[in-house]
Amino acid sequence: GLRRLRVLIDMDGVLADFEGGFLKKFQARFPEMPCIPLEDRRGFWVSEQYGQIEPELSDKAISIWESKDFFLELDPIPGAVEAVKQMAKLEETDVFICTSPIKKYRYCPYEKYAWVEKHLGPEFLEQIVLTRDKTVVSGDLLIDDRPDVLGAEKQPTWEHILFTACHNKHLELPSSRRRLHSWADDWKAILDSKRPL
Ligand code: BVP
Ligand code: MG
Repeated sequence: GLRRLRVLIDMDGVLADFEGGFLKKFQARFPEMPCIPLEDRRGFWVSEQYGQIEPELSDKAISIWESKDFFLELDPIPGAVEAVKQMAKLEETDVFICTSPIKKYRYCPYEKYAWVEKHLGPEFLEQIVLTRDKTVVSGDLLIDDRPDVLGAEKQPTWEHILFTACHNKHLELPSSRRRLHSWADDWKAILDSKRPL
């Protein structure tokens, strides 16, 4: 084909286990406080659900991912590293990691680069797009665990594939929207469905 397929892949919740890393560090730092098991997570914002239990829990939750080494020490989501490496080797395919840093910028942007270098290799540093607005980034597909990826561009070029996560697995999607249930799911078929014939 004349056009290469461009796939944008989210990081937190898709490549890096933000929810698991958060819960582990929250329990270690605040052992006396209530927490939310991953099976009970609902809604994209961890801080909102914690704030519903007790208002002070919202700030405590935020303090976890604002801490040094939080993003760096996240474990990879099962199968993610292998899948992304395979995807990037496919013919006619460009893979970009499209991720939104938190606004407290002391550690997060640096640690996202360091995570990619550590788990995917230095060559993947070329593929990182840090943005708080993914709608202004063009691509054929965006694989992302956030149900509502919105921004300045009302008609993004990509099709959003919802990556299943603890907080979104109970959501019923309109029949027009597709999911990738895990990295064991058939991501190649989703890519092929967007390729020029
Ligand atoms: O940087 C992460 C953590 C942050 O949002 C970003 C999600 O990025 P994407 O995966 O969409 O690229 N984040 C922040 C809060 C609360 C802030 Br107050 C939260 O509850 N959950 C969360 O993921
Ligand atoms: Mg995400």
